Amino acid sequence: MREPVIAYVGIGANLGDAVATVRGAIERLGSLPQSHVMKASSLYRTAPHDAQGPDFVNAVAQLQTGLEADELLAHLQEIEQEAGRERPYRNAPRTLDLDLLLYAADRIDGAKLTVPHPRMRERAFVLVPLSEIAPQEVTAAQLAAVSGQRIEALPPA
Ligand code: PH2
Ligand code: MG
Ligand code: MG
Repeated sequence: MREPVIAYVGIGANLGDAVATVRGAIERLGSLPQSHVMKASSLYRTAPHDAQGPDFVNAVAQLQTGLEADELLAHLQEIEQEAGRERPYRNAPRTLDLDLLLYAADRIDGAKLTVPHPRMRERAFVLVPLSEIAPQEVTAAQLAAVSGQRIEALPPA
């Protein structure tokens, strides 16, 4: 086991009760082995970006984890499956999507996993919640570049 590291997970849903699914996913992340949710962003309602279907609910969680990145990825996929995730086509509406955004300062270029997430800097639905809990990870210029994308914080539970 490596020393625990800080990882960031992007959470998205736009099928079913997306608010409940995203809240439940944050709880589930905290129950992963060797892992704790240190911070969770607000939930945000966001316009589909390069995707079809209803608005999304998005959030970002900061984990401290002793899991290796590939082990964490496998757990994220298991949680997606538990939520009934189906993949009929690329960027199809989904009950739950969990993306590993950052894992320590590691750069990973594998067949199954690329970290930092290659498209995260183009996406307000990632950068806005990430900057809420980890402002040091996002620059003002990056936020300005996605300011045309519709995103609205939801009131706390
Ligand atoms: N996820 C995508 C593609 N487009 N748009 C929003 N608003 N939120 C998402 O989580 C999202 C998306 C691919 O995973
Ligand atoms: Mg995704
Ligand atoms: Mg995904």
